[in-house]
Amino acid sequence: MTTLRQEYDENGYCIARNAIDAQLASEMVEHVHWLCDRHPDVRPERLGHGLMVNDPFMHRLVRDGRLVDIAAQFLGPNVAMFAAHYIAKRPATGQAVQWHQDGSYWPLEPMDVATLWVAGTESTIGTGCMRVLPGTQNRRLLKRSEMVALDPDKYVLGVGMRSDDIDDGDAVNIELRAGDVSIHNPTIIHGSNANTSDRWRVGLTLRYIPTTTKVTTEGHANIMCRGAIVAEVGNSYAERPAYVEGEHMPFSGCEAWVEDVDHPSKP
Ligand SMILES: O=C(O)CCC(=O)C(=O)O
Repeated sequence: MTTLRQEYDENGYCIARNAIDAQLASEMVEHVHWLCDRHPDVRPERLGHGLMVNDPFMHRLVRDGRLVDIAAQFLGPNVAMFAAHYIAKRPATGQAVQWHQDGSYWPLEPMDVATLWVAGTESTIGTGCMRVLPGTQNRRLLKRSEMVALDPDKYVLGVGMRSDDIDDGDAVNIELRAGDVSIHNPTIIHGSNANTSDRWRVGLTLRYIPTTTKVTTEGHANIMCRGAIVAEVGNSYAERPAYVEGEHMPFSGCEAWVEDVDHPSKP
């Protein structure tokens, strides 16, 4: 039987079905709506790391043993998460993600990182699922200066690859059910179409790194997930936030959250 790791090495991506349970997936969707209510000026495709790095539900989610077990298959036993970002597409008006390679945007040395894309809802061709170009994980990473600026009213990212440089004839649509996770490599070319359906599409991108990868942005707060911090690397880590009723979104297990500090990878 082929392992996730073998598929990832060969194709630049792979899929873990039913990685998390339906309740956790629906809490993710609730979290998106909770964040949208608190940040009405932010589009749901752009609910980024800064909004969540001190959020107890996000800490609970990214340290979930099932997700960290998957990340560890690609990164080894010492795992942190450097960027979380909900790309949640509203019905009818959800934006497209232009073709790009993630590593072009990231302040990481070395570029040792794996993305877990966690489906909170179904993600299908109709709702604008992620699409990848298998094999492109072996190409060179483009610099930002080699990309073009994009219309923020249409696209989630500010810059992306030139459409003329892309042959999408072999693109693979990554269709997922709620609770499935796809994993992709930082160099693979990928993107997604707009959501023109009458349903939400909620995805959460979690960028996991081994603790040997340095995040070169001064003071950037990562979330430690499992194993040991490598002090010489000099990365910063967010403190585990206490759950405060009325301030944070309630979630299953939130009352026991503070006491759970010694078991960070327990699902
Ligand atoms: O969620 C999407 O549609 C695209 C995801 C993506 O571009 C990424 O994970 O880097």
